[in-house]
Amino acid sequence: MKALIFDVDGTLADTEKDGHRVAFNRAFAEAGLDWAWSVDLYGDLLAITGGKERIQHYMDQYDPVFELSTPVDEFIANLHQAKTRHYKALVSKGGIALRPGVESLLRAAHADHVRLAIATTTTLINVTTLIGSTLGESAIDWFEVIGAGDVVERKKPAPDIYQWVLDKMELTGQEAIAFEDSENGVKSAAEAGVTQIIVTTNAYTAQQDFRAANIVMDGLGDANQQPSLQKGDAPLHGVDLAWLSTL
Ligand code: XBP
Ligand code: MG
Repeated sequence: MKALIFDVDGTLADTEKDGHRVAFNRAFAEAGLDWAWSVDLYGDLLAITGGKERIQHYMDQYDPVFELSTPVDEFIANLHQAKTRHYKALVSKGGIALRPGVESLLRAAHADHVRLAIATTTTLINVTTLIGSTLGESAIDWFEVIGAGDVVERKKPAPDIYQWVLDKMELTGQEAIAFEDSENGVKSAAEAGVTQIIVTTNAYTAQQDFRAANIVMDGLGDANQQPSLQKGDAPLHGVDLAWLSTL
């Protein structure tokens, strides 16, 4: 194990239902659109990674007759910028906490000089804002490489973002452990050659197909919360560096 590579949304923090989804709806309302993504509908829309791609998918599937006066790419880019502004405001106010066990694992890995990276579909500013608001301004520097959003052409489940991070770190997939929450993320990491994939599910992803993952549980666990395991095994006191180095 030479590096730990973390997904962000759903993995570091449960950001989707009360974070991104709320930000999308605030941007829609601000633009005078009558679109409102319910918790259930958003769960379906999460099949499409990337906020801009998700808006495009929604228009195609749910509002195909929507009249546009500007080019669609410009419309979507502006709407997504507004959504990102709302998301940044929500996270900056401390609206999103890290999931159990995440802070202690990141702090231990940083203290032990374990190489850390991020491989995410979300927009970079969302990553720096979340890390800054939960771990402090300097914590973003704990991550040697941050692969986020449009840095690659094809988002998850395509392997591009994990391949980009591995290339930057000059590592092969066998030398890193990936932490993910979704089927799209596991597919992306597995296709990039990552052989150790740990999944921490959430309400949106618990029923998904994690065939390529070694361990599937409902969270990393910590001193107060034992993880419940769907697949593989993990220490009941929570995932820590000592245990990860045995993988
Ligand atoms: C999750 C995503 C992102 C977020 C929204 O990313 O698919 O699109 O839902 O963020 P991951 P943006 O699980 O890979 O962290 O609107 O910035 O895309
Ligand atoms: Mg995710």
